[in-house]
Parts: sequence; structure tokens; C-alpha cells
Amino acid sequence: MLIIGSWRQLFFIVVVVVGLLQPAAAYIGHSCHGSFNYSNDSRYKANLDTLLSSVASDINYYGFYNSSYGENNDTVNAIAFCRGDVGIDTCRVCVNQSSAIIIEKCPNKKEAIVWYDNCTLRYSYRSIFHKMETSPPFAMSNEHNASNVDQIESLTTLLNRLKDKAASGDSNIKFATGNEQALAFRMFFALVQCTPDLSKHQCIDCLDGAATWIPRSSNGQLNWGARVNLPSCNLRFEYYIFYGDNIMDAPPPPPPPPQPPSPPPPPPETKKNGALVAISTSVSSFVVLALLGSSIYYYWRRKRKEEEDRENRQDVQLINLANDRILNHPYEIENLGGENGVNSQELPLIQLDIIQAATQHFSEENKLGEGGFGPVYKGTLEDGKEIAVKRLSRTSGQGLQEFKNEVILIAKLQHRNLVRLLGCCLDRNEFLLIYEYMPNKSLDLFLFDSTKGAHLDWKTRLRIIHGIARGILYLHEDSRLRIIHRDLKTSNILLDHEMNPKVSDFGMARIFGGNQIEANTNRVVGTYGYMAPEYAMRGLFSIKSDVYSFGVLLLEIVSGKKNNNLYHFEHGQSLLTFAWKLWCENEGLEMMDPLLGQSFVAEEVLKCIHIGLLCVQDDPAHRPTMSYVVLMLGSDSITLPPPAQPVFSFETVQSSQDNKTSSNNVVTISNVSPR
Ligand code: ACK
Repeated sequence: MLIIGSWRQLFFIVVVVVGLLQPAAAYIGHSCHGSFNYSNDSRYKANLDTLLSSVASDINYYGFYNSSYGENNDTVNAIAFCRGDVGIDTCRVCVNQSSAIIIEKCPNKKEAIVWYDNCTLRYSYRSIFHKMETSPPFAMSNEHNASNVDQIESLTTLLNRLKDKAASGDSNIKFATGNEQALAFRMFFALVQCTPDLSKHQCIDCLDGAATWIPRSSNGQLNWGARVNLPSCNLRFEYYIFYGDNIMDAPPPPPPPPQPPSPPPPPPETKKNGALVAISTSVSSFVVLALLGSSIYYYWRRKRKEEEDRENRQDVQLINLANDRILNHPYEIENLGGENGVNSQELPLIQLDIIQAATQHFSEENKLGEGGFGPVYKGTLEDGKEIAVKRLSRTSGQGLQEFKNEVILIAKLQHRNLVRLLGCCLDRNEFLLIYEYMPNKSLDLFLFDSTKGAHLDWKTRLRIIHGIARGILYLHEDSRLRIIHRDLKTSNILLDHEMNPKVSDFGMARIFGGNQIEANTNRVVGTYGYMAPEYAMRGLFSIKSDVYSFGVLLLEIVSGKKNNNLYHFEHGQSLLTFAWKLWCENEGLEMMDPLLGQSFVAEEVLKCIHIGLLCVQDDPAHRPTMSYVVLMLGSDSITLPPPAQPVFSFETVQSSQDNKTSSNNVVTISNVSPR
């Protein structure tokens, strides 16, 4: 008995400690309804205290409690129920807090109710069991406004579905969660619950009543999230996942502890008596240890499952993704300040089956090409909207890092000259990024093609140059963050249906904070032909290394020639040496793409070559900033400074630090004087 007694104590201590480890429950609201009061020295008050002190310990495994205490007019009836997705420990913590708060909020009231995020507790002098009560209601909504009426229909569909599911629950739990597509990239996630003592019909009626309390704006529109709490039921919906798994889906609770064996009849002899006591004690010890072991094992398994389920949820994965990146790039923490994460409100999470349907299960026909970290597919959503889906290749280790980079960076950026990330999908085995589809694909497909290049007349090219410059300016100076793209090139400029350019691919981008001007990397990434010398040789990157890449891009757009064309390179000429040579000979127009025909304006072409040469100067300090580039492009009255000669040599200089050279981009820089 002594052993049993101490085991009970131990079990109680374990429950209390586990409870203390749970986070504090979130209070939502309360109501001290009814006009009857009790006095502090009344029997009712004593009964209420007794009842409330036992709710947390007596609530059942499914998070439901109903009990009465006292007699006649002093009887107190109480009901408590926890959200169907919270475990018993969290539930107990919530109920415990509610028991204290309800007295604090409604002193001397004979009837009261308190709503927490995870539980509801109410008491009354009236009988409240098996009764459906819809008053008083408590409703609140979040601040995001809905934009059209279709969403009301999808919410109604969802709530009706969940209502039936919850009402079909048993006398332990009546709870359901689910989601429904609202817009192409918005889902409604909802939760409904009734107290399990209600009948199926009562539950349906209660939830129907709750739905009428969903707040609407003055023009009748819904908000993106709201909750309605009634005494007997509640509902909540949001556009992000806010619930876990139904506890009914978890393994069943451990069986109740078996009764200890009944004491044996009094022994005839003292010696035998001693032996029996020893046997009985060891049997008890064994039972106790077995019970303790299985309880701990069961508790551990449940926690692990909860943890695993949490890990696999998209919103949690998104947070993990951001945190992991921060851990891997400690210097960025200080620089990012409060901007260092991304959440599911900034970046909609899209379900895998929607993307699978849109891309015909990532079929070969839908494949657009291979991007930095894996294939890119075209997709068409149910409503006809076209998307591009980047799929992280499972074998790509570096790709994961780039994927994270892209999610975190581009989710925070919005500019008409940056490609828009519409959402992402973080399923157990799939990491996908979903972008607006660019029907004209990338600039290099036009620029370096002798037929398609003719579609790019001078006006279009100039518009593209302006757009790219504005996109980079936004990255460098105007966005919430200061971003160095590090891989600007024609294949990373996408074109929309009107040939407007959009900078894409932020897998290699870096964020600068505060007054940071440049950084150094051990891993030089980027593309041959576009890398500034200080970056390729010493791993130094800054906004000025992006300006260099922009200069190369600009000269390529004017000339229709690739800077990294090996033929030119082997013959001692890069596009830059070619441009410099013609510039010095006052023959700048000679480098113009012949496909431009007569569409060009000579001064504009020469100004672009001039700006291009200013951008590719060897000394980063001599290169203009992007704001100055935009100013020069847009003004006819600014006198441009003379460019210095870009530095090239014929001897190929391997990156000065071999370990700074990425394997797929052999970095070579040449120095040459124009002939
Ligand atoms: O040059 P492309 O045809 O345009 O081939 C590449 C390929 O996927 C791998 O990056 C194309 N691509 C990438 N993002 C998009 C997008 N948002 N819309 C259309 N095509 C895209 C790119």
C-alpha cells in the first residue's frame, strides 16, 4: 500500500510537471450573464470552489467534464471542454487557468462562462447538461477583409461539411477540422466543436446558430478569419492552419490501472505471514513499475506523434525553413533585425494536390526547363490561371539552401520588375515554389536567337533596359531589405506578355543590413561573363558587383551578343573589349545588333553603351549606383562622365582562391588593353 501510495504521488507529480511545461493558454473572452449573485459566505460559493478545484484533475482523456455539486438551491453545475486537437496535458493547463479566471472575471455571479483558445468552462445554478445554449454569443474577427462574395460560398460549404462531421461524433467528443479552397492561392481552414453531451441535432442547430454570428463588414463581406463562441459550441476559421490533429486520431489512452490484489486472509503463523507480505509487496512493486513504464512510454509516443505531425505541417515547415537559414547564416541575424523570417501570411501555402493537378503530375510536356535548383514546370489552375512551378530536385543539396533563400527573400519583395512568387508548397517530399507565369520566358531566348531577336526592336529593348534597372534599384535601395542579387544575367530576366522584364532567381541573393557596403564569401557563385572582377577574384560582393553584371547585360541587349561567347574569347575579345575598342574609335554604333534594323535612335543607343561601359569599370567605386543609372537612362540633360577602360587580360586568371570557385562556374578574368 505504501508503494501504491507513493506511485500515485509520483504520477500526480509527473502530471503537474508536464502541466507546468505546457505554454500558458490564450484567453479569448468571458460572460458573467444572469442576474443572480451569491455571497462570499454562502454554501453556493463553497460548492463552486469545490467543483472548480476538481475540474482539471477530473476532466476525461477526451477533454470533457460535466459535474454537479451541492443540493437544492446551492447546487452548482459545471461543464468544461477542450479543443479536440489539444492533448490532455494542455487541456488540464487551460482548464486550470479558466477555473481561476472565471472567479476573477465574474465575482459573486451564480452563472458565468469563460472562453480560452484551448478550452471553454462554464457553471450555473441551473441544470445545463444535455441542453443546447446559444446565448450569450461571443464573436470576433481578424483584420483582413474579403474581396469578393465567392469566398462566403466556399466558407459555407466548408462549415456545413464540418458541422455534419462534428455532430456525428460520440459522447466523448464532437469536433471537426478541415479546409476548402477559397481563391487560387487562399484556403479557408476551419474548426467546429460542440459539447459532447449534445445530441446530433442539437449540435447542428448550435453550429447553425454560431454561423449567423460570423462578423461581416458593412457591405456584407466576410473577413479572412473569425471565431464565434457560444456556450454549447464554437467555430473558428482562418486562412492559415491553426489546428492540429483530432485527438481521436491519436492512439487510445492507456487502460485504467488494475486494482491491486485484495489482501490475503490473516495468516495462521507469524513466519509464513512475513513471507506472504514480502510476496505481496513484490507483486505490487511489479505492477506499479509496469504501469509507470507503460504510462511513460505511452506519453512519450503521443508527444512524438504530436511533434511529427507538427513538423509535417506546411506552416511549421515554413517557419523551420526560415529559422534553419538564420542558423546557417549567423551574420545575417543582426543585419535583418526584425525582418528575418517569413510566415504563412506573407507567403500563401498551397496544397500539393492543387499543384499536381495544375502540372499534370509534373509531366514532361509541362516542363519549361531546368532552373538553379531543379526543374521548372508550367501549370494551369482550375480557374485557368497559368503558373510556373519550381521543383526542388531531391538530389540537390545546395538546391535546398537556394530554395530557402528564394522563399525568404522574394516573399518579402514586390515590384513590377521582379517576378512574383505566388506561394509555396512544403509537403513531406516536395518543396515547390509557385510563380506568376511569364509567357515570353527568358530574355536570352529572344536576344541570342537570329529569328526571335527581330521581335526586340529598339523601343522594346530600351523598355527592357529601363525595367531591369528599376528592378535592381528596388532590390538595392527601395525594398524593405537591401539585396544583392549576385546572378544577374539574361536568362534570369523573364518577359511577360507585353515583354516587360522581371528579374528572377533569388537563390544566390544576399541581404545586407544597416550600413553594410560589401561582404566576402568563401563560395563564389554566379555566372561566367557577368561576374565583377573583385567578386570573381576575391569573393567580394556589393551592390557594385550587381552594377557590373547590369553593365554586361546592357551591352548584350544593345549588341545581341553574349559576353561569354567562347569564340570571341578565344580570339582575344570579349564583348567588353569589343565595346571599349569601338567606343574609343567613336564607332559605338558598330556594335549594335544588326537585327535592330532602322528602329534605333542613335543617341539612345550610344547613351546605353556609355552607361554600360561605366558599369563595367574595374574599380567598383567608379561604377555608378543603380539610382544614378536610372537617372542617366531617363535624362537627356545629364552629362555622363567618361568611362575608364574595363580591365581584361588574355592570360586566364583562375580565381585567386581556388576554394572560392564553384565547380560549375569556372571563374576566369582577363586583362587587356584595347588594340
Ligand atoms: O528560358 P526559359 O524558357 O525560361 O527556361 C527557363 C526555365 O524555366 C528554367 O528556369 C523558365 N521559367 C522560369 N520561371 C518561369 C516563369 N515564372 N514563367 C515562365 N517560365 C519560367 C525559364
